[in-house]
Amino acid sequence: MSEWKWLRRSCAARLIGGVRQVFTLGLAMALVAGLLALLPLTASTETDPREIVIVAQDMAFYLSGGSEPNPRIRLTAGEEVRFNFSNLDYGFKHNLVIDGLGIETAYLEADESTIISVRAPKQVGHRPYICFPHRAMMRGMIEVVAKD
Ligand SMILES: [Cu+2]
Repeated sequence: MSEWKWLRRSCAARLIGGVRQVFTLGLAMALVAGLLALLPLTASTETDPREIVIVAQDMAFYLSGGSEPNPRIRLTAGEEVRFNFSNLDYGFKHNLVIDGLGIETAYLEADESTIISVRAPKQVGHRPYICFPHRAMMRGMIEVVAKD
């Protein structure tokens, strides 16, 4: 290859490389700008209902990260909450029933989950929660406490 051809080819390669770099940088900047634009949305989650993550495992209910089976779950009267219920028990179907709150989920297979948004009753007191087919073992208490 002549020196001239080589020079031209090398320049072209450099030019393409440069364009590619600018393009990548632009893409990265657009991505960052997009994420920054989303920030106010994630910041507004303060006003979203409190999420209570409940998992069914080893034939009991657990709060996410908790070790106490069938724990007492405290709600504030009138509070809006979002139950995120999932089944991690392989080979068993579970559901979540909270009579006093009008909640009855479908039977979940292992690795399935469901989200139920509900407003806690204004009246303080206790409402049992169960898994219907395993209610002898899987039962706990929702405690609605007064707002202070
Ligand atoms: Cu069950």
